[in-house]
Amino acid sequence: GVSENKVPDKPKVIDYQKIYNQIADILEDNDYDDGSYGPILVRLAWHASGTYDKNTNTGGSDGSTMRFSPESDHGANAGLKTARDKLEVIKLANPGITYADLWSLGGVTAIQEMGGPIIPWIPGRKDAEDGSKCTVDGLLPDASKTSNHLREIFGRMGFNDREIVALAGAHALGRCHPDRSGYSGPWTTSPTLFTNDFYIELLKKKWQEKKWKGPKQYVDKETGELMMLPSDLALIQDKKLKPYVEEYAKDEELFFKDFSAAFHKLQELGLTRTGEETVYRFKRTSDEEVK
Ligand code: CCH
Repeated sequence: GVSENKVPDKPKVIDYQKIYNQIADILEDNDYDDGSYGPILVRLAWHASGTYDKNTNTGGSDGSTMRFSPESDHGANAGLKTARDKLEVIKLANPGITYADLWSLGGVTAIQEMGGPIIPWIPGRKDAEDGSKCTVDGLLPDASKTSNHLREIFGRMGFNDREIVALAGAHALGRCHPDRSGYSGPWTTSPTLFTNDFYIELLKKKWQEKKWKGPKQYVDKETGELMMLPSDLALIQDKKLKPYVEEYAKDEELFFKDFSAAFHKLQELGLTRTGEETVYRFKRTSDEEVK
């Protein structure tokens, strides 16, 4: 029996589809009020990567610097501890995956499992040792501002007008929490389903300023149940952005295609790739039995 000791250790291949399935499995755990962890996992993946600055090649999802203060305490990241803590069980079960890859995969899993498009995904992000590479505050968009600000922030990441509008469609998901952002309410009537409803509601409803002590936001005139941020309404106030809102409201397939490409690009910002990497396209758990 000595001979098998000479067999060199097999390189550890991580089964990312297995981790995807494990994340899918905890999305609807009933220890969270919103019915699904999906939306907050998408927000975590977005805030981890949306700090990218193409001019200095800093920020982005590599490093998972949001684990450390001060980035964990940035106002824009309020509430995301809930998502990071939930993913801790997956990390414990799969110590080989980095936090940076896990947060990114969490977003991709959530989008696909909530009915969204397949998002091609590449692993390889590393975890920073400490908080020395934390990004500065103020790199993520400010919801009280309008299109010039969106162009400035998303332009810094390397996104154009069409991509700004495509990414904004993620607001079909989830809601604003007064104790996190100060804003309140969901954008759509199906906040745990990935659809093009954000654009449909934005165009269809009459939006009026909410009468309250909180920050300026809009509610729909008819029911008062749906909301828009000033930065959301900016997408139809700006003459160059509005045509994309109209396209995506009419054509969900086009939205899915453009969103998938833009979200993939977001997750890749700041990473050095050779082009030889395996690109994963995960199977949705609901597709498993389908042949
Ligand atoms: Fe967003 N977003 N987002 N957002 N966001 C909020 C919630 C979500 C802005 C502001 C806010 C993107 C772009 C923007 C999600 C995904 C994306 C909230 C409420 C604010 C404020 C947070 C709270 O109170 O919990 C602004 C400004 C922009 C400018 O463009 C992009 C891009 C994405 C992803 C592609 C998701 C999902 C949520 C719901 C989170 C939840 O917990 O329900």
